Amino acid sequence: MEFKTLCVLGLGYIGLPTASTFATHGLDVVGVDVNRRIVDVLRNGEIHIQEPGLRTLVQAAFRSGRLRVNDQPEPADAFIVAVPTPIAPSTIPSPIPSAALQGPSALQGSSAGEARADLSYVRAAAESIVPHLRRGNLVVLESTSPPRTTVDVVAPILERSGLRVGPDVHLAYSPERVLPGQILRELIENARVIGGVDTASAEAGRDLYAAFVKGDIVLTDATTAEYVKLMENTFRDVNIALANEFARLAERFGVDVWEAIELANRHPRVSVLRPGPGVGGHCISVDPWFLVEAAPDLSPLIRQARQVNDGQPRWFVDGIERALGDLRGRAIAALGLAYKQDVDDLRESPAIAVVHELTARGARVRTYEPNAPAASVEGAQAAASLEQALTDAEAFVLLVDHRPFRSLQPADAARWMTGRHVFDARGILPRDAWRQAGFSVYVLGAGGGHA
Ligand code: SAJ
Repeated sequence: MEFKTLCVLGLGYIGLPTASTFATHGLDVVGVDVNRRIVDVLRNGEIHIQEPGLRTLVQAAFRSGRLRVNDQPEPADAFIVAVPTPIAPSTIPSPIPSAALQGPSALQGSSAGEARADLSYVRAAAESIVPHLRRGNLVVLESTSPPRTTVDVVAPILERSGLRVGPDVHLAYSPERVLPGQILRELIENARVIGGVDTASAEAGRDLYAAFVKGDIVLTDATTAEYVKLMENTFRDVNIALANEFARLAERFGVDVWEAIELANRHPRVSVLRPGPGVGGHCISVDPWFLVEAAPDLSPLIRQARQVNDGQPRWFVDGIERALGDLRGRAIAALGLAYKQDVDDLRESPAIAVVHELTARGARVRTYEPNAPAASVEGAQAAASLEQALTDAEAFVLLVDHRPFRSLQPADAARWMTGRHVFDARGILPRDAWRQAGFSVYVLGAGGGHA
């Protein structure tokens, strides 16, 4: 099949790069977002999210004359739905104030295992397509969704048009797999799984994405494609939970987990991931719940892994408290708020959960996020620079392995700070250099005692 026009619903981290890439590869694309502010920002030549290379790509797409943005869908040959599927907030009892956490978040530190996927955006997007559907159209769902969403939820909505899914309209599920920070490259190079409700739908999906995908395009059925996506992120979550549990055990045994992992990973069939302050982002910390929700009786390991990762901020702060004593009134700088290195995304960030945990125990916390300097956390003060964050601090906690933090010099920190305590949740600081500069250094998973 040949596709000339495309309508992409949802202009977030996935939809915007996807719409722009199709436009720069010759399709006439309308990008749709129900958020009028996002449409206005894009029409003014700006972008509302940070991702390396995205601004240039979006500008090139607009310049080509093939990308437009609107707040409602239009008729097209194909429709891609790339809207969020968050966790339903009402089902998540959380001890953490949610004010500073964006989106339906706050699973951090929660012992809840009953989170549910909120499919309202997917439903609304599918409903908004219905009046525009024509015979021969293709609809692709990209949003991460619980198994069977495409066939049980999306297909019946599309059939309200009077057209039949299968004979009249093609419907497929294709998971996005791009890594924030490398979205533009991975969008093109990664292998893409396309699951159709029937063979013709999968083949239509292949014909669409072949416009730019250089990786293999592999066809399957829609439910398998949904399940594959959930397996991928769950695999990662469970393995990070294992690394985090290894960190806890290592401290108990007086072992440096970072050295131990390096040695274990010399085994040809072992590849332990990195421990840290927890798992964030809108994918890995959320998606495993979709499986737990769908089959709680069959997923105790997945649930347990989620709980280990969600408990990690509290465990890390326990270590800080053991080293510093009572945290009330203590001046602590928190370096990094994003959910991982070199991004500006704060969603589900374990760094924010650590800050909440520190302020809840009475610490006076000053935060600094170089990729989103205006970001603030309720109960803490936001600093505009590294120097401002560290000035007069007694201790700092390194929460995200952002590039600028790697080059932080102990001599500078010593000049700005009043105290000499470092807590490294990412295992990246050169401990010897910091110790030589007179700092006590606590590294997550290594404790304070190892040089
Ligand atoms: N993390 C660790 N230790 C590690 C690796 C990661 O603590 O060894 C933490 C990070 O700091 C972060 C979280 O896990 O808080 C997730 O980061 P990530 O880089 O592993 O993944 P995401 O969430 O940015 O992107 C993932 C990717 N999925 C997989 O790698 C299986 C990406 O390919 C998906 O497209 C994306 O989720 C998504 O949208 O689903």
